[in-house]
Amino acid sequence: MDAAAVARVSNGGGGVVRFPLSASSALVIQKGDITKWSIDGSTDAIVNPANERMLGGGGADGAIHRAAGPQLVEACRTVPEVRPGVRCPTGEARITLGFMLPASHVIHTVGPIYSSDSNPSASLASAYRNTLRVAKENNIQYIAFPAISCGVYGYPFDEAATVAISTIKEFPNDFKEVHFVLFSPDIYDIWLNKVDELLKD
Ligand code: AR6
Repeated sequence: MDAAAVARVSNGGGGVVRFPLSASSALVIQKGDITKWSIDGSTDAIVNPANERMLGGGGADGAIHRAAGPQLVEACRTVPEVRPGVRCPTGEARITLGFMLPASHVIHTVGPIYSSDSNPSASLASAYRNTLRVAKENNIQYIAFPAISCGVYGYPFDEAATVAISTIKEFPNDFKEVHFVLFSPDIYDIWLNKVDELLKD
C-alpha cells in the first residue's frame, strides 16, 4: 500500500495521519498545539524550536516556556554556554525535563535563520538529526516536532518539509512514533503532501 493510500485509510477525520517508517515505527502528522502533546505513560519529548541563547522567546518557544512554567527557564540556565550567550549552537540540541508540560522532556534545538544561514538545508537537517540523536541517547520512545524554522526564522515551508521528512526517513530510528504537531493548516497540508511524495516506496 502506498503512503497516499495509508493516509486515506488512517485519516479518520481528526486530522491525525499515520505512515509506516519501518515494521515497528510510524510517522504521525497532526494539526495542533505542541504544548498539549504527550503519549500517556511513556518517555516522550516535544521539540522546542529555540534560539542559541536557549532562555525562551516568541512563537512555539514562548508557548512551551509558558506551559512548562518557570522551572524550564531555570533548567535551561544550567545548560553550559559554549561561548558567551550561546547554550545551543544552530543545528545542535539539548535536553531538559518538561516540568508542567504533559510531555516528560523537552529537546531544545536551533534551526537556521533562512535569510542569513550560509547553508540552511544542512543546518536544518542537523537540527533534526541531532534532536533524534539526543532523544535516542535518553531513551525517548515518542517524540513530537513542530515545523522548525518555519515561523520567525523564515524557512520556506515546502523546502523545510523536504529536509524534515527526508532527514527523519534516513535516520536509523527505533522510536515507536515520530510525530509532527503542526499549528498552521497550510503547513499541515504541505507536510502531508511531502510525506506522500517522500515515503512512497
Ligand atoms: N504548537 C505547534 N507549533 C507551533 C506553536 C505551538 N504551540 N506555536 C507556533 N508554532 P517559531 P522558528 C509553529 O517561530 O521559526 C522564537 O522566538 C509556527 O506556526 O516558533 O524556528 C525562538 O526563541 C511555525 O510553523 O520557530 C527563536 O528566536 C513553527 O511552529 C525563533 O522563534 C516554528 O515557528 C525560532 O524561530
